[in-house]
Amino acid sequence: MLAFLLCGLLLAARGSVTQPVSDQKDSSFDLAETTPDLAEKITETHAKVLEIWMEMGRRREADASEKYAICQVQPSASLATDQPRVTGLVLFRQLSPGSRLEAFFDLEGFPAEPNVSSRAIHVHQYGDLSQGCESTGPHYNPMSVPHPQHPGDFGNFVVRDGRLWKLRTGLTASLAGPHSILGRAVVVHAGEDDMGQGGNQASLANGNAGRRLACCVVGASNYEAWDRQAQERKKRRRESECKAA
Ligand SMILES: [Cu+2]
Ligand SMILES: [Zn+2]
Repeated sequence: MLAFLLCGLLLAARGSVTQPVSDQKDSSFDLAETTPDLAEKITETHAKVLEIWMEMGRRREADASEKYAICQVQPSASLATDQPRVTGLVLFRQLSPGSRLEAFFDLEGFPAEPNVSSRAIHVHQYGDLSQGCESTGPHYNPMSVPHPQHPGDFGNFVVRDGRLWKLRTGLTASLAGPHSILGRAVVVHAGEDDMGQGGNQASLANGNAGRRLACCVVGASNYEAWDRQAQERKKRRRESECKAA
Protein backbone atom coordinates (compact mmCIF):
# COMPACT_ATOMS: atom_id res chain seq x y z
CA MET A 1 0.00 0.00 0.00
CA LEU A 2 2.73 2.46 1.05
CA ALA A 3 4.91 1.41 -1.88
CA PHE A 4 1.95 1.94 -4.21
CA LEU A 5 1.33 5.46 -2.84
CA LEU A 6 5.01 6.39 -3.15
CA CYS A 7 5.14 5.06 -6.72
CA GLY A 8 2.07 7.15 -7.52
CA LEU A 9 3.71 10.26 -6.08
CA LEU A 10 6.94 9.65 -8.00
CA LEU A 11 5.09 9.08 -11.29
CA ALA A 12 3.02 12.23 -10.74
CA ALA A 13 6.21 14.19 -10.10
CA ARG A 14 7.88 12.77 -13.20
CA GLY A 15 4.80 13.50 -15.32
CA SER A 16 4.67 17.12 -14.23
CA VAL A 17 8.37 17.80 -14.78
CA THR A 18 8.91 15.71 -17.92
CA GLN A 19 6.95 18.03 -20.19
CA PRO A 20 9.16 21.15 -19.91
CA VAL A 21 12.37 19.15 -20.38
CA SER A 22 11.07 16.82 -23.13
CA ASP A 23 13.18 18.55 -25.83
CA GLN A 24 16.40 17.83 -23.94
CA LYS A 25 18.54 15.01 -25.37
CA ASP A 26 19.32 13.60 -21.95
CA SER A 27 16.04 13.19 -20.11
CA SER A 28 17.64 12.25 -16.77
CA PHE A 29 17.52 15.09 -14.28
CA ASP A 30 17.87 15.91 -10.64
CA LEU A 31 14.36 16.46 -9.32
CA ALA A 32 15.51 18.71 -6.48
CA GLU A 33 17.49 20.93 -8.84
CA THR A 34 14.81 21.15 -11.54
CA THR A 35 11.81 21.86 -9.31
CA PRO A 36 12.82 22.41 -5.70
CA ASP A 37 9.24 23.33 -4.65
CA LEU A 38 7.83 20.11 -6.06
CA ALA A 39 10.55 18.03 -4.41
CA GLU A 40 9.72 19.67 -1.09
CA LYS A 41 6.00 19.00 -1.55
CA ILE A 42 6.68 15.34 -2.35
CA THR A 43 8.86 15.03 0.76
CA GLU A 44 6.10 16.62 2.86
CA THR A 45 3.42 14.37 1.36
CA HIS A 46 5.66 11.37 1.85
CA ALA A 47 6.06 12.24 5.53
CA LYS A 48 2.29 12.68 5.91
CA VAL A 49 1.50 9.35 4.19
CA LEU A 50 4.09 7.64 6.35
CA GLU A 51 2.59 9.16 9.51
CA ILE A 52 -0.96 8.04 8.52
CA TRP A 53 0.35 4.58 7.69
CA MET A 54 2.11 4.23 11.04
CA GLU A 55 -0.99 5.48 12.91
CA MET A 56 -3.11 2.86 11.10
CA GLY A 57 -0.58 0.23 12.15
CA ARG A 58 -0.73 1.36 15.78
CA ARG A 59 -4.55 1.22 15.75
CA ARG A 60 -4.50 -2.25 14.18
CA GLU A 61 -2.15 -3.43 16.92
CA ALA A 62 -4.37 -1.97 19.65
CA ASP A 63 -7.49 -3.57 18.10
CA ALA A 64 -5.80 -6.93 17.77
CA SER A 65 -5.01 -7.19 21.46
CA GLU A 66 -6.55 -10.42 22.70
CA LYS A 67 -8.60 -10.35 25.86
CA TYR A 68 -8.88 -13.14 28.42
CA ALA A 69 -11.04 -13.68 31.46
CA ILE A 70 -11.47 -16.31 34.14
CA CYS A 71 -14.30 -17.30 36.46
CA GLN A 72 -13.69 -19.66 39.40
CA VAL A 73 -16.99 -21.46 39.95
CA GLN A 74 -18.00 -22.15 43.57
CA PRO A 75 -21.16 -23.72 45.03
CA SER A 76 -23.76 -21.12 45.94
CA ALA A 77 -23.48 -20.03 49.59
CA SER A 78 -27.28 -20.19 49.85
CA LEU A 79 -27.46 -23.77 48.57
CA ALA A 80 -29.33 -26.43 50.55
CA THR A 81 -27.03 -29.15 51.91
CA ASP A 82 -28.63 -31.88 49.82
CA GLN A 83 -27.73 -30.10 46.55
CA PRO A 84 -24.70 -30.99 44.42
CA ARG A 85 -21.60 -28.88 45.04
CA VAL A 86 -20.34 -27.83 41.65
CA THR A 87 -16.86 -26.34 41.28
CA GLY A 88 -14.51 -25.59 38.41
CA LEU A 89 -13.45 -22.99 35.89
CA VAL A 90 -14.96 -21.01 33.07
CA LEU A 91 -12.38 -19.37 30.79
CA PHE A 92 -12.93 -16.78 28.11
CA ARG A 93 -10.91 -15.57 25.13
CA GLN A 94 -11.75 -12.80 22.65
CA LEU A 95 -9.26 -12.26 19.85
CA SER A 96 -10.34 -8.65 19.17
CA PRO A 97 -13.08 -6.35 20.54
CA GLY A 98 -15.39 -7.03 17.59
CA SER A 99 -14.87 -10.78 17.35
CA ARG A 100 -17.02 -13.57 18.77
CA LEU A 101 -16.21 -14.87 22.22
CA GLU A 102 -14.85 -18.34 22.97
CA ALA A 103 -15.55 -19.96 26.31
CA PHE A 104 -14.25 -23.10 27.92
CA PHE A 105 -16.24 -24.80 30.70
CA ASP A 106 -14.62 -27.29 33.06
CA LEU A 107 -16.97 -28.18 35.93
CA GLU A 108 -17.37 -31.12 38.27
CA GLY A 109 -19.49 -32.13 41.24
CA PHE A 110 -22.78 -32.83 39.45
CA PRO A 111 -24.55 -36.00 40.57
CA ALA A 112 -23.04 -38.94 38.68
CA GLU A 113 -26.38 -40.08 37.26
CA PRO A 114 -26.47 -43.10 34.99
CA ASN A 115 -28.14 -40.99 32.29
CA VAL A 116 -26.53 -38.02 30.59
CA SER A 117 -28.14 -34.79 31.83
CA SER A 118 -28.18 -31.23 30.59
CA ARG A 119 -27.59 -28.04 32.60
CA ALA A 120 -28.06 -24.38 31.75
CA ILE A 121 -25.30 -21.79 32.14
CA HIS A 122 -25.85 -18.02 31.81
CA VAL A 123 -24.24 -14.66 32.53
CA HIS A 124 -26.23 -12.83 35.20
CA GLN A 125 -26.29 -9.08 35.73
CA TYR A 126 -24.32 -8.55 38.95
CA GLY A 127 -21.00 -9.82 40.19
CA ASP A 128 -22.49 -9.86 43.68
CA LEU A 129 -22.14 -13.17 45.52
CA SER A 130 -22.93 -11.76 49.00
CA GLN A 131 -26.17 -13.81 49.17
CA GLY A 132 -24.76 -16.72 47.20
CA CYS A 133 -25.80 -16.91 43.56
CA GLU A 134 -29.19 -15.35 44.46
CA SER A 135 -27.66 -11.83 44.55
CA THR A 136 -26.34 -12.02 40.96
CA GLY A 137 -29.71 -10.69 39.72
CA PRO A 138 -31.46 -11.64 36.47
CA HIS A 139 -29.81 -12.55 33.16
CA TYR A 140 -27.48 -9.81 31.94
CA ASN A 141 -29.72 -8.06 29.41
CA PRO A 142 -28.22 -4.75 28.20
CA MET A 143 -30.42 -4.60 25.08
CA SER A 144 -33.73 -5.41 26.83
CA VAL A 145 -34.48 -8.45 24.69
CA PRO A 146 -36.22 -11.69 25.68
CA HIS A 147 -34.43 -14.91 26.66
CA PRO A 148 -32.59 -16.67 24.98
CA GLN A 149 -31.21 -13.64 23.12
CA HIS A 150 -29.19 -12.30 26.05
CA PRO A 151 -25.46 -12.08 25.33
CA GLY A 152 -24.67 -14.54 28.13
CA ASP A 153 -27.27 -17.18 27.22
CA PHE A 154 -24.76 -19.97 26.76
CA GLY A 155 -27.48 -22.64 26.53
CA ASN A 156 -27.38 -26.21 27.77
CA PHE A 157 -24.36 -28.34 28.56
CA VAL A 158 -24.16 -32.09 28.62
CA VAL A 159 -22.99 -33.58 31.91
CA ARG A 160 -21.38 -37.01 31.84
CA ASP A 161 -20.33 -38.90 34.96
CA GLY A 162 -20.88 -35.75 37.02
CA ARG A 163 -18.52 -33.71 34.83
CA LEU A 164 -18.94 -31.00 32.23
CA TRP A 165 -16.07 -30.27 29.86
CA LYS A 166 -16.84 -28.15 26.82
CA LEU A 167 -15.46 -25.49 24.50
CA ARG A 168 -18.04 -23.13 22.97
CA THR A 169 -17.18 -20.68 20.19
CA GLY A 170 -19.09 -17.97 18.29
CA LEU A 171 -20.66 -16.51 21.46
CA THR A 172 -22.12 -13.00 21.32
CA ALA A 173 -21.02 -11.94 24.82
CA SER A 174 -18.01 -9.61 24.89
CA LEU A 175 -15.06 -8.83 27.16
CA ALA A 176 -14.78 -5.31 25.68
CA GLY A 177 -16.96 -2.26 25.13
CA PRO A 178 -20.00 -0.96 27.03
CA HIS A 179 -21.61 -4.42 27.26
CA SER A 180 -18.58 -6.24 28.60
CA ILE A 181 -19.36 -9.19 30.87
CA LEU A 182 -16.28 -8.46 33.03
CA GLY A 183 -17.39 -8.12 36.64
CA ARG A 184 -20.68 -9.93 36.04
CA ALA A 185 -21.54 -13.45 37.14
CA VAL A 186 -21.63 -16.85 35.46
CA VAL A 187 -24.39 -19.01 36.98
CA VAL A 188 -24.68 -22.80 36.69
CA HIS A 189 -28.23 -24.09 37.06
CA ALA A 190 -29.68 -27.33 38.35
CA GLY A 191 -31.98 -27.72 35.35
CA GLU A 192 -32.17 -27.47 31.62
CA ASP A 193 -32.81 -24.22 29.72
CA ASP A 194 -36.08 -24.37 27.74
CA MET A 195 -34.64 -21.74 25.36
CA GLY A 196 -37.74 -19.55 25.57
CA GLN A 197 -40.07 -22.36 24.48
CA GLY A 198 -41.67 -22.97 27.91
CA GLY A 199 -44.82 -20.99 27.15
CA ASN A 200 -44.68 -18.82 30.28
CA GLN A 201 -43.24 -15.49 31.40
CA ALA A 202 -40.26 -17.07 33.17
CA SER A 203 -39.29 -18.90 30.00
CA LEU A 204 -38.69 -15.55 28.26
CA ALA A 205 -36.74 -14.22 31.26
CA ASN A 206 -34.59 -17.16 32.34
CA GLY A 207 -35.50 -20.33 30.42
CA ASN A 208 -36.95 -21.99 33.56
CA ALA A 209 -33.47 -23.33 34.26
CA GLY A 210 -34.15 -24.02 37.92
CA ARG A 211 -32.08 -23.57 41.04
CA ARG A 212 -28.74 -21.70 40.98
CA LEU A 213 -26.22 -24.36 41.97
CA ALA A 214 -22.96 -22.51 41.56
CA CYS A 215 -21.59 -19.20 40.30
CA CYS A 216 -18.56 -16.95 39.98
CA VAL A 217 -17.54 -13.42 39.00
CA VAL A 218 -15.86 -12.94 35.61
CA GLY A 219 -12.42 -11.34 36.10
CA ALA A 220 -9.83 -10.13 33.59
CA SER A 221 -6.85 -12.46 33.25
CA ASN A 222 -3.80 -13.10 31.10
CA TYR A 223 -3.54 -15.90 28.49
CA GLU A 224 -1.97 -18.52 30.76
CA ALA A 225 -5.08 -20.39 32.00
CA TRP A 226 -6.49 -20.42 28.47
CA ASP A 227 -3.25 -21.82 27.07
CA ARG A 228 -3.14 -24.51 29.77
CA GLN A 229 -6.62 -25.76 28.87
CA ALA A 230 -5.73 -25.64 25.15
CA GLN A 231 -2.73 -27.90 25.88
CA GLU A 232 -4.95 -30.21 27.93
CA ARG A 233 -7.50 -30.41 25.10
CA LYS A 234 -4.73 -31.27 22.63
CA LYS A 235 -3.43 -33.98 24.97
CA ARG A 236 -6.90 -35.48 25.40
CA ARG A 237 -7.50 -35.45 21.64
CA ARG A 238 -4.21 -37.30 21.06
CA GLU A 239 -5.10 -39.82 23.75
CA SER A 240 -8.54 -40.50 22.25
CA GLU A 241 -6.99 -40.83 18.77
CA CYS A 242 -4.48 -43.34 20.17
CA LYS A 243 -7.31 -45.32 21.80
CA ALA A 244 -9.28 -45.31 18.53
CA ALA A 245 -6.23 -46.46 16.51
CU1 LIG B 1 -29.10 -18.25 34.77
ZN1 LIG C 1 -31.24 -15.30 29.10
